[in-house]
Amino acid sequence: MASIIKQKDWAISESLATPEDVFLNRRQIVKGLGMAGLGLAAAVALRPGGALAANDPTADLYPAERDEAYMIDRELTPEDINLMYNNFYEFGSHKQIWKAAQALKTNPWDMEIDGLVEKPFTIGFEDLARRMGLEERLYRHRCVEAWSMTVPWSGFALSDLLALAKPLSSAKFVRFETFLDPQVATGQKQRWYPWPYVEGVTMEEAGNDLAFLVTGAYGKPLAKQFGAPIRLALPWKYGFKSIKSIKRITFTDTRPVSFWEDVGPNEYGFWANVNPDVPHRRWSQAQERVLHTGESVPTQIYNGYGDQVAHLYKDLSAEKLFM
Ligand SMILES: Nc1nc2c(c(=O)[nH]1)N[C@H]1C(S)=C(S)[C@@H](COP(=O)(O)O)O[C@H]1N2
Ligand SMILES: [Mo]
Repeated sequence: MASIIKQKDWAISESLATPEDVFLNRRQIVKGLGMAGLGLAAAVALRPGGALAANDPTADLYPAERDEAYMIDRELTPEDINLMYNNFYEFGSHKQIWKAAQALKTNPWDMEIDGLVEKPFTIGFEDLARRMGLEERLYRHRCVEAWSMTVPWSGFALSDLLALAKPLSSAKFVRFETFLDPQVATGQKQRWYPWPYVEGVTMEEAGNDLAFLVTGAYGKPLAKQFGAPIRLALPWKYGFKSIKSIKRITFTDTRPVSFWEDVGPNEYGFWANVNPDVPHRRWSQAQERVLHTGESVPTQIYNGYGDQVAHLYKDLSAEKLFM
């Protein structure tokens, strides 16, 4: 996606990186640690999972019970592969941001709930997670760059957050905003991007059962590179809609402009529903590369979730629903 800004070869090859590249990169990291003669404690802290579980104030909430209503017919992406292949432009416009992301301080983490609600409020993440109660769901994730993964996320339904926030009937959209701290997230020093990262959905989409606020993955609190302490998962939409490290949730009557929509309005839109028959302006969306096998498989309409979400769009055929 960086290639909208500068169409460089490295950006393209990055998006086509194979699992072998990922493994090679890990071996180099491990070897590098050994040669530097670091002690065990330092090595643990520098592992992609970090030392997170032990220090996390919500660690006791995991593993959350799996909700059997959300299963998938694919193998899960192995955790160690997933931890080292991420999109999180705040920490760099490439996939190997896991180490840089460890700089993010996620405790304490206050969130603003504001806009068209009965009464705006601030809530600490830990308080929110304890109040909501967590469950595990197995979800597919299809990046607009034509790779895909399958993840055991933990979290709670976005509809539960709506119940807590008490939006007014005048609210038509939910707008999500990521933190802004260029000192910690050096990608945010790149002024040509419209920081902070913003995403949005309609109220109807937000109320759909599949819309999920994610607080954990692989039976643990969310690793920083996954968007700790809380991110979205909208599995029927391209991955960029699943905004990470959310600080603010605003109810509004104005359609939010997504980060990528702002960067490249001819290539990325507000709706971004997965559709194999609508190509991206620069590549086909017919197939996807499964992250951990490298295998190419056909992409499905709404990423396989059409039964649950197609009805949301039946009166919206004039909209660009698939970009
Ligand atoms: N704040 C923020 N959220 C983000 C992104 C980002 O760069 N910044 N990248 C998006 C994209 S393009 C994808 S594919 C997913 C990647 O999630 P993962 O790293 O957990 O696989 O996060 C999405 N959420
Ligand atoms: Mo993505």
